[in-house]
Amino acid sequence: MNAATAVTLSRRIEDAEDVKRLIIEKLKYAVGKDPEHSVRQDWSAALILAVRDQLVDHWMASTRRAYDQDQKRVYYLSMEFLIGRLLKDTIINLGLEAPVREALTELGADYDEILRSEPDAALGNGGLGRLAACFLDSMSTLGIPAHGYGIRYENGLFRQSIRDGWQAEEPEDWLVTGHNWEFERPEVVYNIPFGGEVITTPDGKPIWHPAEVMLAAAYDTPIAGWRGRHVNTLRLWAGKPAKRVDLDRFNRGEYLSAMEAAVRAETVSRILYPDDTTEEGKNLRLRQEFFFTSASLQDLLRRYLSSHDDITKLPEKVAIQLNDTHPAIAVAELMRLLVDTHGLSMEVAFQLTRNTLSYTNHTLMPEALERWSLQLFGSVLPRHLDIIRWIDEQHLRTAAAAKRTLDLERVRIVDHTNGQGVRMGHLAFVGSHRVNGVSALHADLMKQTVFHDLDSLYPSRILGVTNGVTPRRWLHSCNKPLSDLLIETIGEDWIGDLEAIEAVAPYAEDAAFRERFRAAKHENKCRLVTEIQSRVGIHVSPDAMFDVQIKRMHEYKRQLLNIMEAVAQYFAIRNDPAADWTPRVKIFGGKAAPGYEMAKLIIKLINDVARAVNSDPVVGDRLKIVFLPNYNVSTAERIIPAADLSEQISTAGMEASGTGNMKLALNGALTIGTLDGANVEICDRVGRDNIHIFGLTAEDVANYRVSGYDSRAVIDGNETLKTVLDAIGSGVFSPEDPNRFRAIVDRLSYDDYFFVTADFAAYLDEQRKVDRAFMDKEDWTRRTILNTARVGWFSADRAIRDYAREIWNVETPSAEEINQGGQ
Ligand code: Z16
Repeated sequence: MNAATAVTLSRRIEDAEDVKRLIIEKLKYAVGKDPEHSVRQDWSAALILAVRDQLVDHWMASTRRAYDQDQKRVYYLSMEFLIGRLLKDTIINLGLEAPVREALTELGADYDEILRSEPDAALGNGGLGRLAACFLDSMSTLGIPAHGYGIRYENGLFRQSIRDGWQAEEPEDWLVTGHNWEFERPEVVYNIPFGGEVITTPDGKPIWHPAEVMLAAAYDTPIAGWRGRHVNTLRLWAGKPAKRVDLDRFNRGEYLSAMEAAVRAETVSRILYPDDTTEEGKNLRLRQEFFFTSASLQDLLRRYLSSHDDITKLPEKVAIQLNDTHPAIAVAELMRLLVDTHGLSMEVAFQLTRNTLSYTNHTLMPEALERWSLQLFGSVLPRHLDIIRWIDEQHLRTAAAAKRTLDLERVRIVDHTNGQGVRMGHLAFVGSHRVNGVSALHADLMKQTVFHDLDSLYPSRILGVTNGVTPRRWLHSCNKPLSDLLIETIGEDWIGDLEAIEAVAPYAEDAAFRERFRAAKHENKCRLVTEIQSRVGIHVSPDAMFDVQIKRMHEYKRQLLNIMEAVAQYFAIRNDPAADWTPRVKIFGGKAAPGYEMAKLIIKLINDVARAVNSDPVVGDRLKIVFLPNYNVSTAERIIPAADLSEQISTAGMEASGTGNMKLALNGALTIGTLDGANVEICDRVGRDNIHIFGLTAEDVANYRVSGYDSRAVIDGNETLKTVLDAIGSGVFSPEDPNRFRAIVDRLSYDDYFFVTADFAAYLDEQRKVDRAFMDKEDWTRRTILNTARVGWFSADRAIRDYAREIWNVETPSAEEINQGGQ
């Protein structure tokens, strides 16, 4: 220890007085404002900086412990981290809520308003990005030394507004107010080469002469888990030019072109691609993927070599997880670094690469499986194309030697048939020692479909690790009424060990507890009622059933089925207003990819139906339809605690897992859903009586895909369905433009790829059962309590333990071990 580290500095918070002192200090000396003249933004910045200080000692202790004990490290490479806001969760994790609240009140600032003013970091599209964020929380909670690596997008996922019922997109500029959590690391920069050509030297050594080189610059955000003892790092890369201006050009007076390279470099981290499940194959996207993967691998190799000298032991100390194929270029880039920079043979480098990498697949949809044209790939990454061809040759030899008869063309990484391209899923599979699906069903389907041949070549490489969600954000922090009740009833063990929540199950039989469980839900619903009123001007009753579908807009998720059921119900109510209707509020939230016309049209349909239904005096409170704009992590935190019914109605076999399904069940909503993704496992755990399952199974769907499915016949055989489609198609909800929804009706009539018509009748039947079930308040509450009690297994902590044991081969330290390193 040198003199500097021996100096003790303490900014620890013990009470509200400490918080006040620290906030004022930050206001003055970091923000540069006098408390008298501080606005909300300033208070927010000061509070974040004060809280961030609380993490630093634990953060450094965590790093020191990893070095001292030479622990194996996990690197989670993800193009997306959908972290949302950090302030509230960090304060709660550190146990500082009471003193912070008190201090701010005394300072005359509004705590809740400050929390709401923090920008929602939307560096992701949906489930995949949010999973990465939950996993960071869990890796810190479990004390696993880990880094998240991603891109510091200047513009995250677009902001959605609804204009005249249509989605409009506006840029998201979360960084303009400054990201006070992060530490810029100006000293951590890496060269990122692109383009050019590979020249072979006389002695046969390939040398890559890139056409351009840019820089990746590191920005670190500390990530604390529950109780804040272990703190990991989220390191995001920003693109920087190797030189700001081209001086030669500048001196020749070519001012704009002198900046060209600089602009190109900064463009790489400018924007998040907003497509959740279709891949565009664009040059910039490939550059983004290589940019952050290369920077991350260079960084982790440097870290490894700073305390180890034998690079062949890399897999003993490093585990790299590829979150989807987006960082799959890691297979070739790690090879390149090991061979070209560190002098290993291709054979040894490949062994090390495979033993270090593992890959998570998140979808089976063919349009989402990345594939690059050879032309584009070769022009951006010529050296990598050579390496991939080499890997493919080895792989082909294995395949040819296998006893099974295989279509060799189909297992190749480089597709030589008509399409011609690099199959990134194949590359990730061949270059990894483990490949996982995100639910049991999804892992099964991987073996049966897209990875069937690869699975037979490399048996037992595929496994399922069912997704999970962090109970800190998705129950304890977002649902205070329920969290308080749970803590009072069964203690707080569940926050750090969600399976302990099972202890609340017996209380399902306790009428007094049920009353309090309902009261918590009611409180959350009242809060959402206020928000709905103020944001979209619709009055809804908190006594109605809150029926919620919140997720990206996609045909396979079938928001269309949901709104069609609403139309059917609307007509039924109009026909017989006096019948005993169960009042419902249908709440939708979700963004459509800007280029996805059908998804955008479905948003318009929802809003057009909502307009008709909500303004119909005959309907009243029996049915209301709400589309909440700009669905994101923060709105999810307010909708989920208020939900009674969770819509998980994807075409069976198409939703890899789902994670909203877990969050909603945990917060005491019942699920209406298909046997898809993790719904299957949720059903197993909550029990068949406590969930509403309907519709085709994945097997049924697969059979129909082979035998053919005639939606026309189904429509003709179902009066209600026919009425609904006729109404939508003839302009009942769009009198100003009667043909507006023709495309939707045509699609369902002639090419119902997502089996909306096939599941329509079963869905309506099940919804009516839900109606009846909701009317029996006591039994409904009993079942919701059992949902909360029985979904503890879907904790991200459990998922991370599974990864640690079955994929990464890292230890999860005990609580005592985590504490020893801290202070
Ligand atoms: C995404 O969010 C998912 C898959 C994908 O290919 C791309 C994106 Cl951006 C989702 C799955 O659709 C969902 O089922 C799953 O729960 C989630 O990834 C996390 O695994």
